[in-house]
Amino acid sequence: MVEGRESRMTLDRFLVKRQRAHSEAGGELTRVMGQFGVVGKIISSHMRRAALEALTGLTGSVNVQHELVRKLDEVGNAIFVEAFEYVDIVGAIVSEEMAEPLVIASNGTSGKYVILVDPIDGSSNLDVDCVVGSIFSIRSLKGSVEESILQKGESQIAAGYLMYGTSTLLVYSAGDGVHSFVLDEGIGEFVLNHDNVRMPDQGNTMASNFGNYGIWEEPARRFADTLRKQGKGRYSLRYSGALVADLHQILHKGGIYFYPEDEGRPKGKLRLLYECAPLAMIAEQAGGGATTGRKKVSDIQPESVHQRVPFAIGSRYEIEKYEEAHLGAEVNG
Ligand code: AFP
Repeated sequence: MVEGRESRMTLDRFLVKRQRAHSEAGGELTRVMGQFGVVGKIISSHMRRAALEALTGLTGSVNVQHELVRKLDEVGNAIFVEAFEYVDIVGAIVSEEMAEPLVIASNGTSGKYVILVDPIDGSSNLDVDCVVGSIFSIRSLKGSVEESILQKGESQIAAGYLMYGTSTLLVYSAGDGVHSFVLDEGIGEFVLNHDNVRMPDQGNTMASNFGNYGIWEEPARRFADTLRKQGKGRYSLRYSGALVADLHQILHKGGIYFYPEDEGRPKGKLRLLYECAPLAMIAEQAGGGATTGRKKVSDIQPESVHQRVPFAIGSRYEIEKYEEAHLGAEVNG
């Protein structure tokens, strides 16, 4: 170590240090997590240049979610596929932008993992240069690819997100706490900025699309009313259009994000496997929680790759209140 200079804990160094702490670890997870760092750097550089290189706007095609595909959705998806298709321990890739899982034939059965990604979360923010993110989940490849994909969230090996905002962040958990890294563009490395992040037990922010209030299921309306009334100004509304950005705020300040079922979407909007379950792991590892209102998200047995669920995530106090509202109990402040 250079005399007198604080040694930087880069992502690679942090991963190797964690690996050495587990004698049984063979280094595979270190390699896969390292690739998410590579993806973060590449997507971040595209984001910084998107408005300059006409990378904003639509492609003209529609994805499996029946959503209009933006150029950066496609670029983001291609960057994830490119980063993992040559990694021999990854057997398949699931993405919000791909109707079917991409089975990496060359890795066939030697693959140890399946990765699931939302390449660009909050893509409707792209055209106005606001914060977006990427969400990822790593699961073990056990049995068929489909069986490996449709595992409960509690069996995730690791999960996390990248956030492309004022700085680029990578936040992940491998079941041993939540760790946050910031991209130092000067050296081109992710450097540890928060270790073992803890979410406050109660917060002061609420994140939800209140524009849908009138069509929300009744328990969600009741929850929001009670929190606002009894909070007496305690809660500020912070809704960015990108779940990753809203959760990142809640991770540090506490509070709740919720996207309930509504008249038009009886199953909610958000996707279980590559949006809700990965972020649920982060919240739980940081001392918070994630629920549909009636069930812990990490306990849900998935039925299909692009399945949607009603979703609430955040601090212990607000999640308890959200579940109380769904169990028909009076929500007491
Ligand atoms: P996109 O990635 O399709 O923009 O959706 C973003 C998202 O899944 C989540 O990140 C946002 O919180 C939520 O949907 C925004 O949905 P509304 O536009 O309906 O509020």
